[in-house]
Amino acid sequence: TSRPIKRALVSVYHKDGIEVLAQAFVKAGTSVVSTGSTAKKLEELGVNVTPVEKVTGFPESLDGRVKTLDPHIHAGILADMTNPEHARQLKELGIEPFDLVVVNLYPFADTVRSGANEADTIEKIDIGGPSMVRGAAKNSATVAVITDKNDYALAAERVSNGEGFTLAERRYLAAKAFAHTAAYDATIIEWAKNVWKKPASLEPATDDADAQTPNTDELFPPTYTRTWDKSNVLRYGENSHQQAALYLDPLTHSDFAHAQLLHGKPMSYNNYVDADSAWRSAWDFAPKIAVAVVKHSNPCGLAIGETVAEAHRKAHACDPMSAYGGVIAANATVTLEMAQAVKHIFTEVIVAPDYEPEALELLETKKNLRILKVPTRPVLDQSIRQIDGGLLVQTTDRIDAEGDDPKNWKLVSGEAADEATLRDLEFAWRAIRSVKSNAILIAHDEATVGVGMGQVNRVDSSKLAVERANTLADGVNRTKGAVAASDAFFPFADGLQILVDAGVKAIVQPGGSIRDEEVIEAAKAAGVTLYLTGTRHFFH
Ligand code: 93A
Repeated sequence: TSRPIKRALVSVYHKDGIEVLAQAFVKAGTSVVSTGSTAKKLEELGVNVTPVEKVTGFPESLDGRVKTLDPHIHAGILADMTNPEHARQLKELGIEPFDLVVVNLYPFADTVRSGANEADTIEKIDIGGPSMVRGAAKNSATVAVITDKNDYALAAERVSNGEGFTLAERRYLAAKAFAHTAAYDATIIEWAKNVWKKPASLEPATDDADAQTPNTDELFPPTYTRTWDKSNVLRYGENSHQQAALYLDPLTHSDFAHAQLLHGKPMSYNNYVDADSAWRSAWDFAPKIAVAVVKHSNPCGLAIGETVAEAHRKAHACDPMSAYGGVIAANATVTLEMAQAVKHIFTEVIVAPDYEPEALELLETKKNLRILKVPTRPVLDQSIRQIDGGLLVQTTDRIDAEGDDPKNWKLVSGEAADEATLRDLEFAWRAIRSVKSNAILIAHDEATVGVGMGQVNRVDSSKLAVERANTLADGVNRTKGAVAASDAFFPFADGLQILVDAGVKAIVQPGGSIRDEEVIEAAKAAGVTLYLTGTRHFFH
C-alpha cells in the first residue's frame, strides 16, 4: 500500500525545520511545486522548484489571496490514482498528480493575540491552505498530507527511502490534517463571534419586550468551540495513575498559563490547580497587598498587609499546621523579609508578580520549592466545568456585584460596625469568595483566623471555623471580638449561634432564607451586628 513520493506540493507558514525535507527532495530528485516564499526558501536550499504560477498558468494575485486555488492544483491533489477513470481524466487534462502535500496555515491565533487590527486579522484567514489540506486528507487513498512541522523529518525519511507512506499511515496523517483545519476554523469562529456581534437587524421582530430571550451568545462566548493548544504533557494527573496535559487558550494570553518557572521541578497538575486558586485569591484584594496560602484549592490563610511580608505573616499565622506543603500566592513583589519567613516553611509552590533579587536567591536554596513568576493579574472571564457528555459554562465569580459593596449592605441586627470592624467584614466577605461551600470564615485585623470549608452543612462549617481559630492559637481565644462571613444564607439559626457563642461580634451573610427572621433574632438576642448582602458566593 506504500506509494513512492514522486511529486510534492509544498506551501508552508512554518519554514523552520524544512531543511531536512529540502535535502531529501534534492537527493531523491522529487518534483516539487511550491508557493511564493516557500519556493524561495526551497530554492535557497538547492531544490529545483516549479513555481505554482507555472502549473496554474495564473499569477499569484489579490495580495496572495489567490495562489493555489486553481483546478491544476486541486485536480492534482484530489485525483484518486487507484481509480482508472480518475487517472485517465487527469492524463487527458494534462495534469500530474501529487503524492505528497505539505501545508500549514497562516498564524491566525497568533495574529489575534498580537493585538492586530481587524483588516490584518482578516488577511490571516487562510483559504487556499485549508483547501489543499482538506483535499489531500480526503484523498488519502493516494496522497500523504503533512501539516505538522514536527513531521517534516518523517516526510524527509519517506521521500529518501523511496517507499513513501503506507495507506494506514496516510489515513492517520489525514485525520491529523482534518484536526489541524478544524482547530483553525474553531479559532476563527471564536474571534468572529466576539468581534462581529449580531446586529439588531437580524433579531426577530417582536413588540413584546418580555418575550425577548437573552442572547446567550453574548452571555457565554462559546469558548468550547475553540480548540485548545496542548502545551505540555504533565507527569500525571490528580493521581499517578491518571494521564494529564496542560492546554493553552489559543486566543487569550494569560501570564498564569504561560507562567515562568524560575526555579524547581516542573509544575504538576495539583500544583497548577492550587497555584491558580491561590493567585486568584490574592488578586481579589488588589490594589491592597495580599497573600494567600492554599491547600487542596482552599485557603488555609489569607491576609492583607502594609507590606507583603506582613500579609504573609498574618496569612500563615491563621493555620500554620495546614500551611505545611501548601502553595503561597502574593499580589506584590516578594521581598527578602517575606522570603526569610517562607524559607522555614515547607512549601510546594510560590507565585508572585516578581521577586527582589535577594529574595529569589534565598528561595532558590530550597530544592523542592517551585518559584513561579506571573507579572499580571488574572484575565479569566468565564469558567468551564465538564459534566458527563457536556460542559457547564459560566461567567467568572468576581466580587463586583451590588451586594459586594458594603455601602449596599443592610444592617438587620446590632449597631452599625465601626470603621475597623467594617474593614474586617469587607475583608471577610472578599475572602469567602475563595472558600469552597459551605464556607464560614472568621477574620480579625484583615486576616483570616479560622476557615470552615467544604462541609455538607453550615453548622459543621461554623464549628470547624471556630475550632480551627481556637485550637491553632496556642491558648489565645481568636474568635472573641472577631468578625465572620458566610458564603450563603444561614438556613437556620444554629450555624450563626455557634459563631455568636464563640464571641464573634459582627457577621456578614447574604440573607434570603425563609427563616431569616429566626436567624436575625438570634443575632439580636446576642447583641451581634449582622449585615445582609443580598449576594452570595457559592463555590463548589
Ligand atoms: O491567501 S490564501 O488563502 N490563498 C491561497 O491560494 C493560498 N495558497 C497557499 N493562502 C494560501 N496559501 C497559504 O500560504 C498556505 O496555507 C501557507 O500557509 C502560505 C504559504 O505561502 P508562502 O509560500 O508564500 O509563504
